Amino acid sequence: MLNRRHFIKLSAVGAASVKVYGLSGCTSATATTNRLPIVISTWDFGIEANKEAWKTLSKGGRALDAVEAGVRIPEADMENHTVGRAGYPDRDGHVTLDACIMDEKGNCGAVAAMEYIAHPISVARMVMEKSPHVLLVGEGATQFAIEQGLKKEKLLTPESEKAWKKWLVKKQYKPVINIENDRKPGNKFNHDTIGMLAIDKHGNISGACTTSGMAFKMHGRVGDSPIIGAGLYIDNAVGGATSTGVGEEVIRNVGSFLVVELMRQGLSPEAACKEAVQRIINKKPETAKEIQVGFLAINKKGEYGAYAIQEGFSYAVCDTEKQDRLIDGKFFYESTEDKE
Ligand code: SD4
Repeated sequence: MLNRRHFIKLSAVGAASVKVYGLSGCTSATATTNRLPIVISTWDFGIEANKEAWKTLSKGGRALDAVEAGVRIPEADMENHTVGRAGYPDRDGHVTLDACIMDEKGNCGAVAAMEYIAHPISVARMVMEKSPHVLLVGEGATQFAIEQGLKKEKLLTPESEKAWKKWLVKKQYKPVINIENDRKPGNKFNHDTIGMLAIDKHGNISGACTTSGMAFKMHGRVGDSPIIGAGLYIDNAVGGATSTGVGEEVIRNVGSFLVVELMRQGLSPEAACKEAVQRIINKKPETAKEIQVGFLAINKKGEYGAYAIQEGFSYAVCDTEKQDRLIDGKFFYESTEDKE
């Protein structure tokens, strides 16, 4: 499975076409919506998460409440081994979770490498609203969550434990490209992240990002997802961005902040995401061929777009027109795995 992508090649035009599912009249990844609210999120599990966020947004609620409620759906999903309570453990068998949240006023909160608490996004929000800090990690994050009244529970599910024990046989420590997007039945070896961006009817933007990180990572490893500016960034005057994929490369390039700054300079969300991905490729061209990183962004006008290193990154869009749209993001490297 680790070699399931046999070849990658740079697409001649830099990107393949974008497929849009389920909506006539919406054929561009940089689509504009004149009707707020809107919520977008990474990967196909974003569809269900968006629907939950929509319950808040469609009633005129705040984007911050919507993104927290939305990403709690994959966090609670016992079939989801990449986010929240059923996440795969690290190589020592600990389930450690990362999350961050940011609102329209520039307030933000995060937790990293937190054990025993099923909804890290809600703890991140508590850090933002009920502590003077931005980021709590490890035991301190767990202690804070318990003090706030959250339940301490064992998160390692029997299925996750089985997968971990299987991994221990070879102990191969290598991120797998796009395994996130593998929809083959029975394949649960995922390591993706939900990043969600919403604009409410008042035009205010908020975002949330939550993950169990890379499956079987080193104990204590933290990726981009809980790092404000890397896994998520919001500037209410400009827009928001979030990321998925190998967090180390996103942190090195302060990816989500970069995307927002590029939109501030006038780039469309898609063009800003593309430039941020290009930076990662330029800095480490050989590494980039072997990994996936995807960015998703929205600007103040409600235009959205995405770009990834590799083919296979999808994102979900929900607005007044349609609540369950899944869009294939553009990319630099084309997969030939199903084309041989
Ligand atoms: C991390 N960015 O921990 C996350 C994992 C992820 O697709 O998004 N995988 O590095």
